[in-house]
Amino acid sequence: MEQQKIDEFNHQHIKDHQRKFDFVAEDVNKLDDVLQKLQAFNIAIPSWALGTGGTRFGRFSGGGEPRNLEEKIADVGMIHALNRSSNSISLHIPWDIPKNANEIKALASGYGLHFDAVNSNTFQDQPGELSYKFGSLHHTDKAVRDQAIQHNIEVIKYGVELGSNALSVWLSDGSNFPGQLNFRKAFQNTLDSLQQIYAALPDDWKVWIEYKPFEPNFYSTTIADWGQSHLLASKLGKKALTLVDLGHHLPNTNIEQIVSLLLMEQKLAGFHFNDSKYGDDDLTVGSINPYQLFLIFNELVEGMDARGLNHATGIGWMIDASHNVKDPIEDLIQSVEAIKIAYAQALLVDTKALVDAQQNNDVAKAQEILQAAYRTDVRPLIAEARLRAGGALDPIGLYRSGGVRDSLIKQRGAKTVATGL
Ligand SMILES: [Mn+2]
Repeated sequence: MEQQKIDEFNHQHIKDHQRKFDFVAEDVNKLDDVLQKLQAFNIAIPSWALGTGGTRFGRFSGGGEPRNLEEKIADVGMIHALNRSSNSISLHIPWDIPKNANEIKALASGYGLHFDAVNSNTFQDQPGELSYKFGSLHHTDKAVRDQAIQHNIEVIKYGVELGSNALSVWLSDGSNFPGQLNFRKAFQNTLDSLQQIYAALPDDWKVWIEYKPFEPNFYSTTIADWGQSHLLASKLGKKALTLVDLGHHLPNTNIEQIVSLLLMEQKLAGFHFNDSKYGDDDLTVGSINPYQLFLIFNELVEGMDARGLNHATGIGWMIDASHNVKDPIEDLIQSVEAIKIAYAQALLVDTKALVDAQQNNDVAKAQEILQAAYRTDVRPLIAEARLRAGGALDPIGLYRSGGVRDSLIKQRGAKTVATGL
């Protein structure tokens, strides 16, 4: 996506944008500060989200899917050129093994991208290796545990070559039936395995421990909730933190409260953004419950300010979703927009007034303050921040009018399938 095309597009839409921006900007305190924070805020794109997926049933390719890591990087580069808010990519090993790290790094930096956390995979078997059918780091057989540990150490090595600084671990380890597993032994094996992985972390690295209540196992999961993740992270040490994936909670869990306390304890690694209607974890963030997303960001902004953390870099921000029925690039643009909307709304909360209302137990006032921010249409603020950074006023609008998907199909073919779930 050439800058000239973006500039031409913006020129056509600037008058309409200016009118909407002026209307909302008039009531925003510290407008420049808000716009600068919005400009600095980037969300990592996972390498597995560029193709269709997220289903255990049929997968329906939309055509023009990236056929290799280089093409995935090109797609993220396209998203970043349009929204100026997606300046990193998170790789999944072994789906996206970089064959030549220097070439891959140079390719990415040509698009203004760097590498976010690297993700290990011990939830699928690899040819010629021991099976993870009954788990990986918690396995009853030491040989399987050792193989899974070695895999994680190898993923760290790939990450070091790419300039990444975090290993993200999600385990499918669990049990499907009562009696299958000794919970205590499973936990202790997991801890012991993670300790060996932890020992291989470079000094400036972190390990992020993700939790999920169920699926693929339906009776127990060895790291099922934030308590179990936090217990492991505490025992491991300072470099181990808890990763919150929004879709990895039972319905109606108060995620914002979890986030608030993890942040207080300096144990919040960051986020995997998505949304969920029932028990799934693959719907577009903000598509089902944007109010919850706002409440989470409200806790994040308040908690990060309390600790003096930089919002953009203080913790990890990543999308983790995959879709069967949408153009993946359009979905990722929507995801980033939804996250930035929630963030912008949280920046508009009248913090001082909220503190007063809380102190005086003025419950109705506290609700009014939060909802006044939530009900503000902040989209023109985000568009303005994007415009100032060189992005498109309407990224999906330009993606569509520019016929990007059609040209990707012409270039890559209609039947291509990207690696991923
Ligand atoms: Mn996740």
